Amino acid sequence: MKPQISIVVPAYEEEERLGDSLRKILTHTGGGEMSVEIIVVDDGSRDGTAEVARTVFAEFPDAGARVIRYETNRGKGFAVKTGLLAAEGKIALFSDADLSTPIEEMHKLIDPIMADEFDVTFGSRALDRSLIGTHQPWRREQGGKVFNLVVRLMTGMPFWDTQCGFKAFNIEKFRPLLDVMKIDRFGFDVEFLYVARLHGLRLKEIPVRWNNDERSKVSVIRDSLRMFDEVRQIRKNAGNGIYATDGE
Ligand SMILES: Nc1nc2c(ncn2[C@@H]2O[C@H](COP(=O)(O)OP(=O)(O)O)[C@@H](O)[C@H]2O)c(=O)[nH]1
Ligand SMILES: [Mg+2]
Repeated sequence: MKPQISIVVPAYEEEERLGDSLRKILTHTGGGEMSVEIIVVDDGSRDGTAEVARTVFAEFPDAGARVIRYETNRGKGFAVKTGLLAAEGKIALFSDADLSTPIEEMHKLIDPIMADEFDVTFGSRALDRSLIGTHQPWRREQGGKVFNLVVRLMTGMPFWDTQCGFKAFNIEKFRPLLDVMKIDRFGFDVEFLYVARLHGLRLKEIPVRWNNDERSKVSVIRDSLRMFDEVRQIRKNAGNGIYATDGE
């Protein structure tokens, strides 16, 4: 029987954080009334990420959990897309491996899709800042605000936080759009939302709890510059009609 919900966890060099996070996810979703599968996508890690995931999954043999691994690091966007393409649920959620947004928050995103009120729901740290427990370092938080401003200006999207690693999708509606997505690294969130909006999907930014884990995999200079370039690329692609799908 197919699961109702797929949870995708993109993971790059996460041997340290992943085990605890997967146990939390499995414990939260196990035995509930919804059937859930968990897909870890190991994005070419050179550490024991995949082994850690397999070890935890062996502790929960009935959970419908699996690991997809490829050898070369391709970026978080590529990892998430790989997971969504493999997902068998009607609704898919992706979550960062550090569970900065606690998994208990998943219902805030899943329920509106289940009720067919929205097609894409995404966590936000900007709508209710009182939900943030541990903040990011000041520079990173300010950088995030600048990035959001650039996203708003360059794409015209009316959202306040496109980058939270906690997003959910009506798979039937969103899957066809994956064919036209081009961005493989951290700018992919912007492209996901931009293309979904362009195709008339119903999007909802939803305030969620969030706690920074300082063991970040993001390199502030290199990854930020790349993200600005990716937003520029998205705008260019949009201008060139790259985001039309078959039949349009
Ligand atoms: N940095 C990085 N993270 C990746 C990559 N592929 C997947 N990820 C995952 O992306 C998520 C966010 O990373 P994290 O370091 O927590 O970012 P931060 O909390 O925004 O500083 C984690 O689940 C990573 O394991 C990649 O190529 N680079
Ligand atoms: Mg993190």
